[in-house]
Amino acid sequence: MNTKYIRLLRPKAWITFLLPFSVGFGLGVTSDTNLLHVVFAFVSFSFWMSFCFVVNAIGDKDVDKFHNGRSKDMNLAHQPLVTGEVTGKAAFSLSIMVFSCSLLSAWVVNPLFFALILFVDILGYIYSVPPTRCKTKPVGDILCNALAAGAAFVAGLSIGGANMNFFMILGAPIMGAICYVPTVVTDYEFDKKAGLKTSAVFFGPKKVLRTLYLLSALLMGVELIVFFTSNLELKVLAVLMVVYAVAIALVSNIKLREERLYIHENWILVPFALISSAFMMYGVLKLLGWVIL
Ligand code: GPP
Ligand code: MG
Repeated sequence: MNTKYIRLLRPKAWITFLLPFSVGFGLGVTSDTNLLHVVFAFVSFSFWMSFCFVVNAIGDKDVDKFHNGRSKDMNLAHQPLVTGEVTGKAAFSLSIMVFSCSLLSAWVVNPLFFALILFVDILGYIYSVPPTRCKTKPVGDILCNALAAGAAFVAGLSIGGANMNFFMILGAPIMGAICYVPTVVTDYEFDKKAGLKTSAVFFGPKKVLRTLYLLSALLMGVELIVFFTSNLELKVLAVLMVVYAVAIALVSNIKLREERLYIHENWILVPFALISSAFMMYGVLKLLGWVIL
């Protein structure tokens, strides 16, 4: 694939949503799960992410040119709609194509998976482009990402259908918000310069990061219920989630200096990629019947 399309689709950034999706897959899969469903689910996930990032590039064409390359998977000033390597018309056609493919491949998996992919496609759209463009609405930006993370988790679970636990599902969007909030603060200067009213620009970085303590406490409450009412798999995940959330809350609040939070992108992308790979491998082992719980 030509590098301009890689810069348009930003596959490295997909890791952010691959995490909830693959954790869901790892927990939900059983030795009875149809391998074809697994393949089509991951294909659908890739088309969904492609759709989100193409419409995001279209919506952000006029602001991405201000980016200085910091704290992201790429320097957005080099995205192909800014450089003119891809036309708006070509990007629009591609968005229709990947949107349709995300739904067609989701249809093969199961009805719930299909409904969730449709939901996250809609979230990706309303997040990035007018009239809603939630990425520029205080709270709207966090809500969209939290809901998308939660829905991606349930979609992953639904592939195999095991471990559909209400409280674990409730915890997923809270965890999504906890992971997203520091990234909206690292974008603060860039978004302010671009005139975008994100949660960090509207409330200020300090206040937004303080909410991480509240969200972590909320998550702790939910995961305590999971811990005392669920099986070993969910118990372990509940503990890991709380530890990770508290670490994120502490580190980002400590690292904030005069409204600036600088976290190198690898501090997010590398752990996310490692955890996603671990859960995908765990899922494959369960599928093969090599792990029986
Ligand atoms: C980029 O948003 C993020 C996405 C396109 C994924 C959102 C998908 C959802 C389903 C909510 P951004 O424009 O805020 O960040 P960047 O500056 O990295 O493009
Ligand atoms: Mg963008």
